Amino acid sequence: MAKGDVKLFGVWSSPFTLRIILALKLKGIEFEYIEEDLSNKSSQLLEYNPIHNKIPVLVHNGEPIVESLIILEYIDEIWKDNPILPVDPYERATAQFLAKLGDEKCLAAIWQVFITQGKEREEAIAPAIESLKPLEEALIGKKFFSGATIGFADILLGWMANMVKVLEEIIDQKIIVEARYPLLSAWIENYLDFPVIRNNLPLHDKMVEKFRARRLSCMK
Ligand SMILES: N[C@@H](CCC(=O)N[C@@H](CS)C(=O)NCC(=O)O)C(=O)O
Repeated sequence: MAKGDVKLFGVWSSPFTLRIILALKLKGIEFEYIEEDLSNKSSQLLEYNPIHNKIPVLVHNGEPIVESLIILEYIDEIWKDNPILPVDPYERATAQFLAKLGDEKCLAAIWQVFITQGKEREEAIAPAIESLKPLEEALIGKKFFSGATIGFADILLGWMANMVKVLEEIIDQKIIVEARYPLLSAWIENYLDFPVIRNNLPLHDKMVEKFRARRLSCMK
């Protein structure tokens, strides 16, 4: 599988970094991982991602690729084994749509619940729950968003499995309730139990500690 030199700049607790690690592991690609300190970004990160200054950045043979969705598509195009994106154009478009929905709508809505309290949180909870409805519908008749095994949409929505559990524990409030979203709840368990995922997730307790601090800094 040698196709040159692969480096990944990331942060261990970032859901955006995790999706790239999982894709590389699923495809069996060897890579060098460089942990960034976002409070003191490295000159390499600023050089590789001068527009957004964000992780993750994949550097392949010296060329940087940024934005996790784009990085995933790039990986799938370069390393053809264990394809991540569906071949069928409609299924591909649907997977891309769900992934974007997760990032642009669901994540923002759930984050709003996480960083608020009292009346503000009460107002935030209904839109957050409602934002998940298309995902429940997309899982009808399927174990994973991609069908029988995990693929593009599963990897990109993976934060919903490990990170939401962390956020729910910190605020002591369920957001993804099984009675309301049985398929999404089953998907979370199936996703977390998938071998490559299970073996590469950041430790739950460490995540709780990290996001507890993050919440406090957002609420100041
Ligand atoms: N849309 C980006 C989001 C990446 C992102 O938000 N990264 C955060 C860490 S989780 C970051 O680097 N933040 C640093 C900053 O905003 O200065 C992607 O999908 O890659």
